Amino acid sequence: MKKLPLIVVLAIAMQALTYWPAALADMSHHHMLMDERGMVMNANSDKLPQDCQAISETVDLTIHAGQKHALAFNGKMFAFDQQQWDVKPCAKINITFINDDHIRHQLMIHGLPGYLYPDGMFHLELYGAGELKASLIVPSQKKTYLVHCELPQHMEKGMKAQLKVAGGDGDLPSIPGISAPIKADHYAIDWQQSTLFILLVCIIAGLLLPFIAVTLIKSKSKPL
Ligand SMILES: [Cu+2]
Repeated sequence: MKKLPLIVVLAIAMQALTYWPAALADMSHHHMLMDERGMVMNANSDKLPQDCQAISETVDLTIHAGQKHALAFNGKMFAFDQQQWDVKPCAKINITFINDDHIRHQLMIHGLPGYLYPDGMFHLELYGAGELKASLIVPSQKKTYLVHCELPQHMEKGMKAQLKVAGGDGDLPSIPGISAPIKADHYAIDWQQSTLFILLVCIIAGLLLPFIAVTLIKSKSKPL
């Protein structure tokens, strides 16, 4: 029985020895940084895109994400505090991403060159309220990049924006306050006889109710 604590200690030590190096390797993975608050994938603060001779400008962007930013848009539930940014070709962008909600949000930029950004993607994610900082360098091409949160329904509910380089190559669809959706939600009225009847009853009731109310009040206020 005296050997039991020793066995437990040995088992814990072996677990630690096998787990820690793997965990450390994960955290220092070339393209990814991860901790309990969130993660940064494919940040790039120093490698120039092939078509850039030098960094043209350094832009500091603070981007908020949260439900309160969707209040400006009818029918939306999530949004960034801004829906569009414009930078020069070969700009370095230092992003401060702030999540104002207590749920997960992401800031993903798509369509970047794959030789610098695996899968063409720059990705910040916060598991709850908090802040993350990371940089990227954009190529020289005049282009509009999709910026969004990829959590289910977050983009459809408004968390969609665009990053334009040199004015961009057009607007993406469904950017709140900027562009119309390709396929707008359509809430058609199903006009049937019963619908018309209910509408008619409501109109008549709406017209009669004030008269009934006035008559009742008058009859009650008559002196005895
Ligand atoms: Cu989100």
